[in-house]
Amino acid sequence: MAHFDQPPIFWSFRRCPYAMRARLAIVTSGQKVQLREILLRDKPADFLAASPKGTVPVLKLGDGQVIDESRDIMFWALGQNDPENWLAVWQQNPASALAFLDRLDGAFKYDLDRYKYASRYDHDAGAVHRSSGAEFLAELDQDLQQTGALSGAQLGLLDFASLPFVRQFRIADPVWFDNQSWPHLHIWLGGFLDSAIFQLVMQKYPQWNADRQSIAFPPLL
Ligand SMILES: N[C@@H](CCC(=O)N[C@@H](CS)C(=O)NCC(=O)O)C(=O)O
Repeated sequence: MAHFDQPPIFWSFRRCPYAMRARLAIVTSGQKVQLREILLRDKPADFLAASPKGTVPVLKLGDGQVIDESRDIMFWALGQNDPENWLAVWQQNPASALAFLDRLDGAFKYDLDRYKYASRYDHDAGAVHRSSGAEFLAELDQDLQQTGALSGAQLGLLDFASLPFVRQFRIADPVWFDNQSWPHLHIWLGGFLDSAIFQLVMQKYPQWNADRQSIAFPPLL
C-alpha cells in the first residue's frame, strides 16, 4: 500500500492574493503543507515542472497530483476539513457563488491591476478602472450590510476568496479608499487585517532553495 508521510508541497509567494486565499484555506482546514516561498522572477525548476504555467499558488499532493488554481486549492483544503463551514455558501447556492468568484477574479481583478499599475498602463485609464472597481466594492458594502459577511451568516469562502484582493485595492491609495462611504466594507476589511489568521498567513519566509530544510506551514507555534 502506498504510504506518504511527507506533507504536500505548496509553492507560494507571500504578497500574492491568490496564494493568500489558498493559505487561508489551508490554515482554517488544519492541513499541513511544506511551504516553498518563491520569487516570481526566479521560479525554481521543480515548480515549473509541477505546473508549467508558472503561477502561484501550486500544491503537489503525495500521490503526485498537482493543483494549480487557488480556488481549487481552497476546495481541496476545505474538502479535507471545514470546521468553520466556509463551504456552506457554496453548498447552498453553487451557481451564485461561482458567479461571484468569476466576477471577482475576472472584471474586478482586471480593474484592480489596471488601477494599481496605472503608471504602467495609462493614468487616465487608472481612474476609469478605480471607479469601475469601486462599483463592485459599493455592491459588496451593500451585501455586507446584513450580516457583515458575504457568505451568509458568517465569514466563509466568498469572504476569504475576496479579502486579499480588496486589501490590494485599498493599498493602491489608502486615503482615497478610507474616504469612501463603505461603512460595512471598512469594518469587514479592518476585521480581517486585525485577525489572527491574517497575521499567520502573512508571516515572512526566506526564499526556498533545495539546500534548505522544508518549512512547515502553518508554522509550528
Ligand atoms: N488563476 C490563478 C492565478 C494565479 C496568479 O496569477 N498568480 C500570480 C501572482 S499573484 C502569478 O503567479 N503570476 C505569474 C508571474 O507573475 O510570473 C490562480 O487562481 O491560482
